[in-house]
Amino acid sequence: MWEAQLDASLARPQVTGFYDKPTGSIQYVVADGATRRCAIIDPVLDFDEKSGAVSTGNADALLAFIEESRLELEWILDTHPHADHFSAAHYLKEKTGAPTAIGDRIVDVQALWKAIYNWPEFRADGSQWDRLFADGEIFHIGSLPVTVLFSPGHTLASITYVAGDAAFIHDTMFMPDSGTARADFPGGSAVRLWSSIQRILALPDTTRLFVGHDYQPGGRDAAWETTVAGQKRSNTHVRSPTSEADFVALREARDKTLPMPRLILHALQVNINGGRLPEPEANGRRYLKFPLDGL
Ligand SMILES: N[C@@H](CCC(=O)N[C@@H](CS)C(=O)NCC(=O)O)C(=O)O
Ligand SMILES: [Fe+2]
Repeated sequence: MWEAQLDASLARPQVTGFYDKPTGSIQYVVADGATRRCAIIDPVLDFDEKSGAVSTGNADALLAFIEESRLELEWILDTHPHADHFSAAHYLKEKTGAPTAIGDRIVDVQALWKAIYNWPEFRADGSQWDRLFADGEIFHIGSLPVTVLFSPGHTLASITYVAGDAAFIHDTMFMPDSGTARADFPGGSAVRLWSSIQRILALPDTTRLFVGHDYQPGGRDAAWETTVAGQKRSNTHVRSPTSEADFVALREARDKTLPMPRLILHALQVNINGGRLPEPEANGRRYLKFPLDGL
């Protein structure tokens, strides 16, 4: 059903990617040319775990770009609760008043991590966002319809935003030379990731795909835009004749070799709370808390 919606709306939104080298993350501004309204997708709040310093260089650069381009921010979106960086969604909402949103299965991720953090007072009800999107739901950036495609596997709550001929596929597939995202975080599943990838590959071949990370294999320049056809032809983990069984075996074998992300215990604590840092204690400082031997 949603494929039909997509065909009727093959607008070509303006997409600008902003690369954060320390985390290999790509943040996006996607704009509707007709109304000059835009959305931010997956903004990063900078964090230096060695000093504990939080800063806003990435988020401020997004806002500066929006202002210089005379765009109006309509949405602050996340594709999933990130495990490698803090989301700047809450900071950007405080600065701009624009609403935040994420996929509605975030409640499942919240329940899981609420237990890991032993955080009884945490409200695992998604109320930390202004809007929770269900699979197939349509919303607008200006006059541009955006369809939400539930795409779990990397996390329980991952969604893809399909806006005209552009799809923001986050941590499903990466660039063709980089294969796919890992599926071994709590709630992850290589089988579900395979199904999500098949849904994305069922989009029209010319669909522009924008990935969530790039780790610059072989030291090449960072890259983040490909197409459905490009992925089918050359993605090292999904090009035919790979089967679901082959993919799952490859993904699970590779995941066994990957250490947990540097910031996973820091990041989930903030990101299941919509990008809010912990409340300051009596001395005015904020503290993170995480389990030892808990993952
Ligand atoms: N070295 C990075 C790894 C981050 C990571 O695990 N990234 C996820 C996406 S959130 C992934 O899918 N990585 C695939 C890979 O490293 O092959 C870190 O410590 O932050
Ligand atoms: Fe991720």
